[in-house]
Amino acid sequence: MKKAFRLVSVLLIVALAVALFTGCSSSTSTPEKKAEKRVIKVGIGLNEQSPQYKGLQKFKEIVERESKGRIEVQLFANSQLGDDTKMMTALRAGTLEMTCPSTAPISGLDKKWMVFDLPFLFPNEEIADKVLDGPIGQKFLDSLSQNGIKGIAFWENGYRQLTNSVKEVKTPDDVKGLKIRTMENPVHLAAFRALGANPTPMPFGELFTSLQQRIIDGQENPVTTIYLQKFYEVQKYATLTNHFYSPFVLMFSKKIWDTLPKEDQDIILKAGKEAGLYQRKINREMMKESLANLEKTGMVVTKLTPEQQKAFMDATKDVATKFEAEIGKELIQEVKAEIAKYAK
Ligand code: TK8
Repeated sequence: MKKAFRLVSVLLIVALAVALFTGCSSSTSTPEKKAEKRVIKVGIGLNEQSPQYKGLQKFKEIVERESKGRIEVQLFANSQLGDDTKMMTALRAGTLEMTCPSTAPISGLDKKWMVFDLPFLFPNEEIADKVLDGPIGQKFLDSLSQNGIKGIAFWENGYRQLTNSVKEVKTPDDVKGLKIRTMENPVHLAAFRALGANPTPMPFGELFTSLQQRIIDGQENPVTTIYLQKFYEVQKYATLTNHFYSPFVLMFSKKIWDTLPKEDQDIILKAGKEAGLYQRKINREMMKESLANLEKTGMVVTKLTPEQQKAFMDATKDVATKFEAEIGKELIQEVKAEIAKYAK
């Protein structure tokens, strides 16, 4: 009896030791097998109704699905994490993973980006897609690495339209003397000066209040932004000038990017491009809807005749020449030739 008891105890101790040992060894190997959860924060200036935010929701969905929940994407709208320039600085410092500014403020880092902000550059969105998704666009995305940024993909802000609270604008003459907010971009400032306006750069987050307080008379943004950000509450007149086409650039902090495993980089790159195609599609659909909605608000929406449109083109045609030295004459020619190739 005593013997049997001793045998059972020995067996129990052995079993316990084995369990403890395997338990311990499996718990020490767990952290290597299960990679830690990664959080990617993305900040933008527009609100949650914007096509840009919807594109980011799609990006989040793809990344979280493809990484099987290992990567979590957190979205921050309404300049909560700062304006476009501040967010780009955070990317370069490695304190924020992602943002998606218009190309205009990127010129603060690298002047050649101003080429995309030349007035009346892209004749239509399909041509913009081809140029930006082609070798020229890729060259621009890659060159961001010199400034601590990994360029992921071109998305779309879109054709910009002019609004103001003073008068209906049909000719460049009507723009004379109007105080217009522009993005922080020398080409945009020069184009509005060429139209005789009094342009002043300002971060997007301060725009609504400045219009409301009549610190400025007008601003310019795509129709969807004018509608969704409720600019019609503080602006009486809109003119469909299509003066600039604003691409968006989805970008990542290079400092953080370089620490990511290749597998995660691939997931993010692929998701960024795929979500971009979706974002462009809904951006174009929402633009039509927003235009109809804007007219219902009682805002005076002026469509230009081809002759009136041409007057705006003529008034700003020397802007490109003025920036030849800063952008590079050859680069302007290269982009224009590529556009002409697709315009045929
Ligand atoms: C939002 C901006 C905005 C842009 C502007 O972050 O500043 O007017 O058109 O949409 O990127």
